[in-house]
Amino acid sequence: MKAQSDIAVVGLAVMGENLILNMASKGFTVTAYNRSYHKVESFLAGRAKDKSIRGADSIESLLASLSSPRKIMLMVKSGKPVDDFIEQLLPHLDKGDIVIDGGNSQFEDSNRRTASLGEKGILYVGAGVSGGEEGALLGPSIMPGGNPDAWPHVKPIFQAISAKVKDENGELTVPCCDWVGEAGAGHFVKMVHNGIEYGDMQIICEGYLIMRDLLGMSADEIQAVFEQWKQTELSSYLIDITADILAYKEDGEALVEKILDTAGQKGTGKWTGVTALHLGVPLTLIGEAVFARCLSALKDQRVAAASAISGPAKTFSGDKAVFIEDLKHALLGAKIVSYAQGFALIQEAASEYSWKLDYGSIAMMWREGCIIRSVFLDNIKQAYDKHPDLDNLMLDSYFNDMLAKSQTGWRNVIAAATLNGVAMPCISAALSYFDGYRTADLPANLLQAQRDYFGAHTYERKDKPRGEFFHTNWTGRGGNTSSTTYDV
Ligand code: NBP
Repeated sequence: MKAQSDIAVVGLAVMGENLILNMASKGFTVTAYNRSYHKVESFLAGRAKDKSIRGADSIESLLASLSSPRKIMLMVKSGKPVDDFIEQLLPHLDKGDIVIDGGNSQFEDSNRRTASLGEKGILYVGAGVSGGEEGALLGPSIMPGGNPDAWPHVKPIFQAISAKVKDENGELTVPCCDWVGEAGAGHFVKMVHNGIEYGDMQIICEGYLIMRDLLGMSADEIQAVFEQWKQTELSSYLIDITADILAYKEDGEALVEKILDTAGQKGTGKWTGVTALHLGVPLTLIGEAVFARCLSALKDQRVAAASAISGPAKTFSGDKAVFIEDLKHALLGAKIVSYAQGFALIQEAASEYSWKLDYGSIAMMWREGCIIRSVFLDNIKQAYDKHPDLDNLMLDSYFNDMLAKSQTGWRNVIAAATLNGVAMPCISAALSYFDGYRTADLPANLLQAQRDYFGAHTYERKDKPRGEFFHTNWTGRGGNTSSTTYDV
């Protein structure tokens, strides 16, 4: 153990403990600190025993244990606990010290903290960490942003402990961690990661539902489909665990069928949706995934409505194997849309907050270690490497081709779901976005006419240059005065 620690980690819950063990396993000396000191003692006596980990029982001893510049990583509950702890640290910090928040903080908080600590000469890093308990211990995906002056000091530790992707020689050397960008950019990217996670999970659940309720398949039969999909472009961690879950038996029966169908959520999907609304980015798939969880929570109402409100009888008379192939295409099409929307949101944030982001590098940070890891991310990286300013992922030739191949099956599935009354909110919202995005002439002309009719909001004309605004006295009763607000 070195005389002075390379870094301190504050917060000995599931993430903090495992990150410390990961750091120690990579040769770093770590100081462990927790608000409730007894957790430090039991950690040192247990999992941290005989490792390059020392404990601290006060903020003073924590800071005294660190080599310069001092790096203090918070792995505490996000929100007020982070601000409270920074307040406690501040009187003891020197210029150039580095405070890292590795929790699930909101990116606006990281914007604020980067600025306020920066005024005091303290370097702030807001780092999204994904991968849960196992990832933290064995290699998470880490998305750091904040004050770029901190990065050279933090980089060796973060890149050593992060998950790795194979390089061109097949060696696991490429870290799933790189500098994301200024201020809250790291936490923004982590937030979108979590939103995409909501979408990926819901898409899979919709595939399961239609196989169960329309095709009448058992958990074992559905499991076999997911097992096959592991070998396709859909291959991902979430497809893998779905296959495992469907295979899991309790008393000889699939446990999944005994689990109550009400989904919980911790809020990061909602933040992604709310942020998309603020920034005016159509993020329909993730929005629907959040609302699907909200709808699932209305269990009692749904049970009552199931007998009170009728719908079509579910009948399937086609070829199951063909339908399952169509379903694979539906999942693929929806997944492409979800990532296209997620990256569009990140691109809009980059423009709004003046962050310089490397989208291919973001795809690589999600390639391993995190919940949305999948082979698909390699193609996203290639797309942005070819065209760093790509407006929308669907325009990349690889994804465009894949959408062309997928859309017939995708439409067949949505048609069957609609005719048979099977709810597929994400996969159908994705198809609507896909069709809307590729429609040169949307009905917003009529919408603008409606706005002008009732609110004199004005409109632009197809036969006039952009930027010229017109108002019509539609009824002959209104005046010619138009509203000054025109938002596109
Ligand atoms: P929790 O989110 O459960 O937080 C527990 C830790 O926060 C304990 O060490 C607790 O200290 C400390 N804490 C609290 Br609560 N209030 C505090 C305060 N005012 N001052 C100082 N410490 C305080 O732990 P976690 O699940 O390990 O997650 C840590 C962070 O990482 C969170 O932001 C979480 O959202 C994020 N994250 C979690 C996961 C996951 O899978 N769990 C994955 C990715 C990211 P105490 O022992 O004294 O109560």
